[in-house]
Amino acid sequence: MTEKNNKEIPLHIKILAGMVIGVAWSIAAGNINGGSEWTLSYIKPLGTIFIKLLQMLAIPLIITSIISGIAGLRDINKLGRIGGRTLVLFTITCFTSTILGVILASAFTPGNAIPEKTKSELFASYQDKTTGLIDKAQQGTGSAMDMITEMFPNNIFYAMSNNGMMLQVVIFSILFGIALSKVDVSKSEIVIQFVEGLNETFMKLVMLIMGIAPVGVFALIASISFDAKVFLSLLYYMLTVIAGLAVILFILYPLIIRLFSKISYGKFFKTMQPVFLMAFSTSSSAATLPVTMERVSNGFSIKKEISDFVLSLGTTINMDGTALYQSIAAVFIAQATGIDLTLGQMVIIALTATLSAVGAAGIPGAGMITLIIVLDAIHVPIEAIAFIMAPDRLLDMFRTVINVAGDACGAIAVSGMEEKVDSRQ
Ligand code: DAS
Repeated sequence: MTEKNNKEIPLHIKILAGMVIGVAWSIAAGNINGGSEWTLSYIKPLGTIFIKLLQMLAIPLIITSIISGIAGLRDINKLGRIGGRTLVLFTITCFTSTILGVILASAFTPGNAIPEKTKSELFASYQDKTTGLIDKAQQGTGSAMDMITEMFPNNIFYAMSNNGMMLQVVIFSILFGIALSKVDVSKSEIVIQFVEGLNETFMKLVMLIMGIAPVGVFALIASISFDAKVFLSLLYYMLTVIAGLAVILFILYPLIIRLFSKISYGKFFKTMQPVFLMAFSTSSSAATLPVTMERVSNGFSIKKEISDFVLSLGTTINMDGTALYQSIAAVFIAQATGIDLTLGQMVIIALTATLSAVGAAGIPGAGMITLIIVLDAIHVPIEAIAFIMAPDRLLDMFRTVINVAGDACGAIAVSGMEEKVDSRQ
């Protein structure tokens, strides 16, 4: 069995193959009389089914991930000063990452390079299925306050069963997780374990559904017109994400490390090298956590109770690389479908990407699944996610490195703050 798995072609290679075959099909169908119509009738539905399965998963995955992540702390009060500092620092770096992502994607406009023909196909072919959503996107010209008010649900069951309301579900999940963490352990333990079990199950379901991603990506790509400009646009998108990740790794984190510790950035990088290699090769913060813990506590002489706490919490809720990626991907997809985003929608992207990065699990591809939350919140077509699925695994390798670097940077900063407190006592 293990032998077979070793010979298994990696999923991201299969997805890339699905995209290449999809492009070849799209070009061939475009040159055969009736080929495009046949493709839209018989091939495209396969892609729609794939996207619907991902959408089906997004809400239960995000609910159980956020609730088990927060309630799993088993009483937020006990976090005390260290916990409070950690949460504040993670929120600041995460939100900064999403703002940076929105600015870069708006400045570089990678999606604008897409030819009008492809843009209108992406827009039109989704408009019939998501009538009203697109209008809502255009109408989304309300003030930022209107959109922030819209974030709060008045009926959680209505929010769970309607498009465009995933943000309300995220807000509910955070509040529920905090409340659950305050319930007496004798009563809450069974609930927390149940939610954790559900979350594990939904993550397994993600893996199962991602197994048909190559077919789904093929079907969706085959149904739109492709030419060199589309590839150029995807390349711009990838470079925008990598540029943003580099800014976080080489500017934001050194600033924080310098502010709260005497550790040089050279030492940080040298000590973290094995962690970065593990994160890059596994695309999983969770799988990398043991190495991160060993390197941070031994490499930077940080008290184990601080590094273990901050790193465990960080692996669950702190994903700056994912947050940046989601904000860039959301702006790119809006550009690729010809939707001009309003300032209010940019604010919603930054807020939602911060919150959905909290809900992303430390496993490969988690960021792309929770990207659905961001797209839904600004009412742009979720099907366009197929557009960015092929390069996703490569970008996942890079953003996971930033995710673990952010956790380590957090542990160093909190330890530095604690030392200052200790030295004053
Ligand atoms: N691969 C995820 C992680 O482990 C990040 C992501 O999917 O965005 O951090």
